[in-house]
Amino acid sequence: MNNKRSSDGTQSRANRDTDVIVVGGGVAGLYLLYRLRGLGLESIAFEAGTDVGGTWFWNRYPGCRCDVESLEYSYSFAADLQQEWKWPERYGTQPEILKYVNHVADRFDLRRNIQFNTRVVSAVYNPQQKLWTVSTDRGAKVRATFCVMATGNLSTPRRPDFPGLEQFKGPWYHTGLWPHEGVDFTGLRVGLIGTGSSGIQSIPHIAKQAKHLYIFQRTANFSLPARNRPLDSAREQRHKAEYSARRKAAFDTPFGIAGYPTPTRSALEATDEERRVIYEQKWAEGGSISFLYAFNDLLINKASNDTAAEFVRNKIRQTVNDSEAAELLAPKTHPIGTKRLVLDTNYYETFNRENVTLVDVSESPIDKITSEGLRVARSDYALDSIVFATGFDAMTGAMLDIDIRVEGGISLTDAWQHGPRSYLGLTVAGFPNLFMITGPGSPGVKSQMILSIEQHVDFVADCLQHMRSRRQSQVEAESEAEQNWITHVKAVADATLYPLANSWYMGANIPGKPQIFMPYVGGVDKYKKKCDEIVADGYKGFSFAS
Ligand code: N01
Repeated sequence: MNNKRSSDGTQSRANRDTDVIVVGGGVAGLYLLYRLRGLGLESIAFEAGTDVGGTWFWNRYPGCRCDVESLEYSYSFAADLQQEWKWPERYGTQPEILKYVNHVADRFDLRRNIQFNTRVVSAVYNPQQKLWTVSTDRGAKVRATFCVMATGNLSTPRRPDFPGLEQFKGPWYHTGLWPHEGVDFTGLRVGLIGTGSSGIQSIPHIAKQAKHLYIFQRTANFSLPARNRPLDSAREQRHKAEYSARRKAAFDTPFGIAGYPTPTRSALEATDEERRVIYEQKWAEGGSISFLYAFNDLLINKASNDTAAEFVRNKIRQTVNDSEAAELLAPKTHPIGTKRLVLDTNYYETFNRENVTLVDVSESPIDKITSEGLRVARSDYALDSIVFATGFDAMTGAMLDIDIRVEGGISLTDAWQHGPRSYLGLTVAGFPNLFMITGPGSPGVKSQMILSIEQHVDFVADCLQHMRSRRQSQVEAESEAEQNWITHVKAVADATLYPLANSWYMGANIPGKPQIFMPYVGGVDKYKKKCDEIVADGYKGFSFAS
């Protein structure tokens, strides 16, 4: 570790190893390293995986693909990069996105700041020394002035504690921890649990290979056709010619994606026929933003939402031949869009295959896993392998897995005992010099994630620069500002239909997790404006010390 003085000039550096410790080598960690280097700050990142990529490193299940278009889902910070990189398809596959992330790491020589194969186990702040000490599972202890959690929102895979898994004779997998060498299901009887994005994307692929695929569905989910296709080169050229204007315009939109005309009327103002025509257009176009932009109130007015939900339910009924299966697949327990809207390729069509069986576990949960398979409501399903597409301990899991605390003060586990607390999803009161990239309370997961990541990283980098220019060495969110932000995040969510769904946004997928709506759903546009105002107001809500 490097003990030489760095250039921030804020405090004696003799007792620390680096300026900033970054936890995570995914899309956020990489851009953070890039920005810190540009500021002349020393940094080290710890990454549990053997290479860069974060979510795109771990989620290698068949069919894994981004649900945001590739021309959008990419970094904007380097004009050459965004002009030169060629995306082959409308939506990037996991291997293509991972290739891109690797390219970025190489192009900007970022790997030299990353220690791979290293999991951070604790981060402890000493208020007297104003230093974070981060300990790793490899026994290292590193001290730094700042610690930034770039740990991702969907990075703690969760497998339900079904009894009996240890007896199961075959192999089992979690979509979020997929083997790098891939899995061949040819000739096998496969059981897949979970019908969120990961399940819905992987099911058509596994069904093509498996002898028989049993899908255990607890909650039917809305899925729209992705309409993926090779990227049209004329469209690509047009987009690239307008790239910087488009990136800028994206900050004036709620989801951080420009190019969709803002809807001006309620679904209830349209006639049945007008609505049908619009929904048909959106269905044919593919993509979730376009669909949710059909009318201006689909996420705030249940009656309006019902019109869109019923349109999709009818599409499912028209696609799936078995009317009983179609009815089970038609979601009725939550408004459309209040769980992450899935984009698929041939998902509903897959249920017309002879080798696919849908098993409803909404009324009778999975009892147990046996040596030969799985038991539901006294029926045994003989399986050769099991796939858990059961999601993540979202938004808080990765941070709470690390013992984060202040010496003589509180731990993050205590601070978040009743649900996560944050100021802007960036900082937590009581934890000086600790930042999160797209933490709970940020619009990150409800936006084009890379845009939010860049905006959050820029906020943090600019804040460190601000401190350096004032020779300040400590920053912390004020409790009152944090409380006001939490109240605002809740009020904004409560004015929408989002809290009506038992989603991972609410922590509802983890037994015992406090049920608090975690993302900020006021929109990237409002959030960015708020951040800009806070900075213009001298970092209102943050207190600084020398
Ligand atoms: O996880 P999920 P995911 N018994 O939590 C079921 C992003 N992502 O990995 O709804 C039976 O959505 C659970 O049922 P229920 C995206 O943001 C993006 O699919 O809780 N079933 C649900 O069906 C996404 O939203 C992309 O009743 C059980 C499923 O498991 C997020 O990651 C691709 C169960 C979990 O669904 C998470 O998606 C993939 C039990 N005990 C992921 N426990 C793209 O960009 C859980 N389930 C396209």
